[in-house]
Amino acid sequence: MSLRPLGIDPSRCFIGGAWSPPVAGDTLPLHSPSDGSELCRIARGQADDVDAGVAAAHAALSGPWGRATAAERGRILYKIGQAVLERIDELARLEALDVGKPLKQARADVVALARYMEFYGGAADKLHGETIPYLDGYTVYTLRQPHGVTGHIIPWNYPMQIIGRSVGAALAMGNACVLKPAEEACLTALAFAEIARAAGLPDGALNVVPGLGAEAGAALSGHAGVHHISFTGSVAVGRLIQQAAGRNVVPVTLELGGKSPQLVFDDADLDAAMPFLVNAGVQNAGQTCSASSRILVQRRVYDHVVDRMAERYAALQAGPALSDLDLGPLVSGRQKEIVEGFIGSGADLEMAAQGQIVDDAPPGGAYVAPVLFAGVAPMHRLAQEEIFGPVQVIIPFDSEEEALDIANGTSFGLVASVWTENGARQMRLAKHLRAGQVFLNNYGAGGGVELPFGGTGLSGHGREKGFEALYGFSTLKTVAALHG
Ligand code: TXE
Repeated sequence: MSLRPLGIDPSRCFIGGAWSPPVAGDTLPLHSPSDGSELCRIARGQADDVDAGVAAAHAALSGPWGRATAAERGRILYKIGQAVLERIDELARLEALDVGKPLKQARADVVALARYMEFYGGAADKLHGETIPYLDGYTVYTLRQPHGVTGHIIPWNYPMQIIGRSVGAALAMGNACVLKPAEEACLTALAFAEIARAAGLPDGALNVVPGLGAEAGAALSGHAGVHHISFTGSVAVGRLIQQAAGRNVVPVTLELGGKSPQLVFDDADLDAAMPFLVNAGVQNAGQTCSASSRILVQRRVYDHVVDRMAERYAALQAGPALSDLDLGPLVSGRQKEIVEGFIGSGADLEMAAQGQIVDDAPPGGAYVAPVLFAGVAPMHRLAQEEIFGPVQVIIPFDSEEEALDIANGTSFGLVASVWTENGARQMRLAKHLRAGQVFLNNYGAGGGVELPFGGTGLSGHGREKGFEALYGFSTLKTVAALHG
């Protein structure tokens, strides 16, 4: 695979605006999810490389980047967004090859990345401090300031979107970033760094250190020179990140996935609901933190909803990323094994429908045919644990109270949606559902650059996206002047 047109050298780290070989000289293989072949070798960054990235970020804060005004930062972000859109074909193809996602999803991710740059570019000079009435003879005001160096540890499922929401907001506030992309998919992170440099981002404002989680990731999360950590990934690693950051008393934002429900009542517009019910489960082959993996359906319309969802499932096709079907492969053989393990634990359940893997899918690819289970008990493993694959369960309920109990009855709380024409019920459930986002008569899996996003419980804490993220990526200083 030629990466030359995008200016990437994946066997190197991107530090201080230049391609640096990893200090230890090691590389790792990067495999194609679609056929298992080796795409290229990537840098195996380690603690020394993270040290170099953090040092470059500190240098940027003392240089032109640290001195840039908010308006100048905004203009640079805006230009980066435009440059991203100019490379949409190459970036989408790269993401599709690397992550295994269908091209149309990869294109949507590029558009989202550009939109994050546009949104945060526009927001950079809109967050103000305030003056506070205080004692006689005082003038008190607040300054909204960057943390300094921010660490970003991201997963493989939506690299471009997650870079957009976290690095975009951090740069808007004037931080300098060190990004550790996932070892399964890091190519668009590297391409983005090069595009941003060429669009005018000063050297050191964004540094990328590819490598393994236990090496580069652990070094970054425990680094004493980092002032904020943003992590998206598994609950197990989220716990480690919080502990590591805790040793340096550094704030963290954790986005750890979910078990997000859609509640379908018997007065809902089922024609409108149907595409959202299925798409929110199989988008990106179910590897979406806000995937809707539980569909709760009121008894009177239960059989009807199961039949109609099953019909859609039976028509779903999985195949190579560049074939641009409904689903691509999962990101890796390891993820396929995890998901197949979950499907196996549903052997006691009613499989309402299963999609297909196309006949010409290469044998080395990580393909899983999407599966819909019906009549699932709320406490079944498949209704409690994050699967991160194309698997949805349908759970029947009788009353609103029961639906709320089931919906809130997992350890997660990321997204929920309610399908009903009853306005009072919409308001009640929006208030009581345990989730960071509630959608009424729609489901916004991952979309909405402007919408604050994050969870509660095991889904994590802190908010990314929207204007709200700017508060998380900055700190507030109070200045009190006694002038008599
Ligand atoms: O995640 P990891 P994995 C969930 C999903 C999936 C499971 C495992 O259920 O099946 O997690 O996926 C870095 N210190 N989600 O193993 O390991 C790692 O290199 C510092 C949900 O891929 O959490 C990568 O960059 N960093 C989630 C990032 O953490 C470490 C998206 C995520 O990898 C580290 C992905 C360490 N000790 C998975 N170990 C979502 N919220 O959408 C690993 N990393």
